[in-house]
Amino acid sequence: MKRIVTIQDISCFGKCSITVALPLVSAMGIECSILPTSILSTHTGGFEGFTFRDLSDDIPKIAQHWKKYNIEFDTIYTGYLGTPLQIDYVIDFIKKFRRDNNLVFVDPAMADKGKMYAGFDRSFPSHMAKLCSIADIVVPNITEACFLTNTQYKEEYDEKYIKELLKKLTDAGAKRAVITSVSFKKSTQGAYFYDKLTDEYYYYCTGNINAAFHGTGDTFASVFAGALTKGIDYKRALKIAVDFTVLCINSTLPERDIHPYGVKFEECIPSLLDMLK
Ligand code: PXL
Repeated sequence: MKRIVTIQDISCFGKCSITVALPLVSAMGIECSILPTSILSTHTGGFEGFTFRDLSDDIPKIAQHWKKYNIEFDTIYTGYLGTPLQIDYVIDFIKKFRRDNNLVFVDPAMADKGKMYAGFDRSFPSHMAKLCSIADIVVPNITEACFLTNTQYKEEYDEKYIKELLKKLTDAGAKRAVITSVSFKKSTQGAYFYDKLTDEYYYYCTGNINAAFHGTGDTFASVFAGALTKGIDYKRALKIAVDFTVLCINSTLPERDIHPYGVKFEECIPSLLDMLK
């Protein structure tokens, strides 16, 4: 059985980070260890006055304990990290647990729609960029890719703009990069992939959905990381992750007013298992 460790926060209410990654990775038949970096009462978007307990000091202690038992991971999957110190600890964790053949998968969850998430200042992306530079694959959205590479954020863009962002992300050190929520025309949206090792680009898109829910980046990242961990090739893994995320959004649309805090991915898990066959 393959094993992923996911390193990100627990948002107790609102579906994102560990409450999305753990059930999806487990459903895909992969063991999922968790390293919670902080505990929040809710995610930081759309809720006022959320609590934040910083668990930074536990990160090196947990790593040291696991190391004593020679615990290994096929994939190290990082998501939302709340402070620069957490990023430094996660970089140390990767140095300890990296092997020749495991995958370091970094989702630099920190911004969307041209803005940083609540609680982050403009210096935060430079810290996240350090983590991205040692990744085998990074999966930012367009806003995050711009902040990571000091590029002007654009609402309207062409293929050249996206390819340049992908190039900058990999020039900075990541071996592969995917930019999510890329839409060149109103009717379609998808993810753009670049592999520096083969100099190959690949865009997979499907019908556009005019709705935004929290945690869809985490749904995409969890399924993409899971599919890659199962040995599925990059193109097919990307298609499965995009298709599943779109299915989750479509399934939640009829209840968008009572469900803006997350998608109903739970009800879509049987379809995910079909996609993996
Ligand atoms: O979905 C990314 C995410 C993860 N964790 C927390 C967040 C967000 C996005 O807003 O606030 C705490």
